[in-house]
Amino acid sequence: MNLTSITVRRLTTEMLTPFTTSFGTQTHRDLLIVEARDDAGTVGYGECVAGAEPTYSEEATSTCEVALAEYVLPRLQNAAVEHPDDISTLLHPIKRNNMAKASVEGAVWDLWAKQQGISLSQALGGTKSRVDVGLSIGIKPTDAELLQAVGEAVEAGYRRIKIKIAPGRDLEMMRAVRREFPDEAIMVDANSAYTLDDAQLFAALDELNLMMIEQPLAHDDIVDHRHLQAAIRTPICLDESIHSLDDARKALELGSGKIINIKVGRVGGLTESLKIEQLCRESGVDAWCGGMLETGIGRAHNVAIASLDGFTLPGDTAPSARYWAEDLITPEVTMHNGQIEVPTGPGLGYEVKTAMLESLTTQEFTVQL
Ligand code: OSB
Ligand code: MG
Repeated sequence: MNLTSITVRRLTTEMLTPFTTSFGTQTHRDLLIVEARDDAGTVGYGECVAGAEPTYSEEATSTCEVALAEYVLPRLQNAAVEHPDDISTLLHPIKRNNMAKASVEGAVWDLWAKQQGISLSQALGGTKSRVDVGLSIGIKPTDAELLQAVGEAVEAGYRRIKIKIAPGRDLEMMRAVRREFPDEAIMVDANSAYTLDDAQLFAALDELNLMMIEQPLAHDDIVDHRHLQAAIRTPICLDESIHSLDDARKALELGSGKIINIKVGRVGGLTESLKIEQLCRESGVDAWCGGMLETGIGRAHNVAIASLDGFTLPGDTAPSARYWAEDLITPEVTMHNGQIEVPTGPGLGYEVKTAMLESLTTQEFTVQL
């Protein structure tokens, strides 16, 4: 691929509204953007989806920055990279640090697609020209505010609405939502806030006919989830528990859940995501593309992978205007009738606003390959 250098930028962007999950409230993203360059000066972009603190998983922006500088990028120096798949092979000896790995692997995938003159969707084997979009709604202080947010999401045309829950903001709140929206495709996401002691609560949620319950139990568990899934009708969707193809295979084999949320960062990149997509497709298991409050760069990667057949359900790929006053890409990601058009231009298919990226950058380093 004639890779010549990798640049890592750190920047902070304010979100339009705070986003609250069972593990905390986020008001901004503190993130890394990775640029992969070749000898013709073509640039591929990747985004590190880690949060500012290690509260969703063990990774955080600072740990990713260190992992990239000290362990990940040195393994790519003087390495023969012919295809983006080679990146995951080269990085295989490094355990976990998946979001750090995925950020550079994503940049190399974008660059590779640009070198071939094809879209990232096409490079990955995508078939859809549009992807279905779902919205993730954070925990609101009152039911009234939540009902209003759900109403707005329905109005905007989202094809599935996900509502964050946490102890104390769960069953009664969701009953109120179902009363007002009896027929909408609604699911909940607990972000690992419960234990098996709460099995009764989840059995009660069965009556609300939810599409799925995302990650009800511990972030590192697939055994307790198996017991819970055996006790309830609503499908469990695994998010935090799945870090690889092997994790997905084992969880499905155990019956720990019936649906997989594929997040490119969490599983270490697009190459691993493709393997999980294939497993789900071949075994008839529904999968969808999760989100991590990405800027347009990360969103563009998500839209590209969500265009594959195995992504059978709407993903958390809300358009740019949901989170950002101004996005890092042009045109911004937009939604029509609850769908996003998959771009057909080379690579991500969106232009990165380099002046904006540079002006937001607070720290950067470049490694020559
Ligand atoms: O669990 O899916 C999650 C955001 C940050 C961390 C974890 C999650 C989320 C979301 C947001 O639900 C989805 C989005 O990016 O729109
Ligand atoms: Mg989740």
